[in-house]
Amino acid sequence: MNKYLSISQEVQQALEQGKPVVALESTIISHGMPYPQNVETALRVEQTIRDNGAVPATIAIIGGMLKAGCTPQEIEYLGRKGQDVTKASRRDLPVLIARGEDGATTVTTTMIIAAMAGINVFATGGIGGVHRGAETTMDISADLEELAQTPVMVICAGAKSILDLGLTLEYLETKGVPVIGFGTDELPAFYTRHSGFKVDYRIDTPQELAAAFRAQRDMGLAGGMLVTNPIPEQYSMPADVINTAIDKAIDEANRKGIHGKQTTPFLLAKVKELTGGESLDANIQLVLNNARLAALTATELAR
Ligand code: PSU
Ligand code: MN
Repeated sequence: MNKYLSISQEVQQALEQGKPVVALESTIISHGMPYPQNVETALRVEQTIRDNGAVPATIAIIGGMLKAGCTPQEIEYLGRKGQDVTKASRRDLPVLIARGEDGATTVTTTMIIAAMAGINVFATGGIGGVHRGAETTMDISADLEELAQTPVMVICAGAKSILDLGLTLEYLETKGVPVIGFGTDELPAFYTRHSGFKVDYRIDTPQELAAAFRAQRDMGLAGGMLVTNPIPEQYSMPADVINTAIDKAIDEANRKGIHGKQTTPFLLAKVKELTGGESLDANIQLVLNNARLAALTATELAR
């Protein structure tokens, strides 16, 4: 075990006893939602995981330690600091750790730390992917490479159309990452249930998700699995409202020359601003929905 990993007592005990554990990311707390809704949501997500029989492990970097299992105080700290916390992807780990700094973990780093701790299911909202215009900017999220190499099942609500969803699927295909639709043949697009793109496989039960993940492990295949779980119908947003906001946000990002790791947080904040509270509500509901499915799937895997 590496000396930088710090697993909370509760998570450690659950892992030793073979109980289900679900990892959660912290960039969604610091960069994904405003304070105090970010902290409220993070705590509600943890409660939802408990209500469905699993132990939550919110993952973050605090004082140079890779944390698997944050306390409510640590969640409050990250939520309050917001964008002042370093958004930490794979390339950020060496220097942050050497300096003893804090970092909010993206899908990439949450997968890395979950795998180090022995956690195999991770629930979040949306993942990063191939950005629109990536043919020239080469802006492709490290999340896709991580899915290709780290053995964690990531349960999300698809990807936002701030990304090029078609190219994101192509990239995942090249990298050998299975893309599963939970109860759907179609890739969900985060705020909406429909994208027009097909997933590789439709799976309807946590049992079958667990079986597919187990088969991947048993064969010794590298990499994880992407489960896309559509936002519940009653919380989904009208496609035209959300797409208009996304187009405007991308326009503004281009005009302002936003690039690199700022792109995703900028677009997310802009979309939120343009759609008011409605998109925040939808965001919260879809994360809770993913937490539920992750807890049920982790429970199946722990059998
Ligand atoms: N997409 C969302 N919400 C998010 C993110 C992406 O809809 O909160 C965050 C996740 O932490 C994801 C990261 O891993 O942004 C991807 O950033 P980038 O595109 O810079 O790789
Ligand atoms: Mn990027």
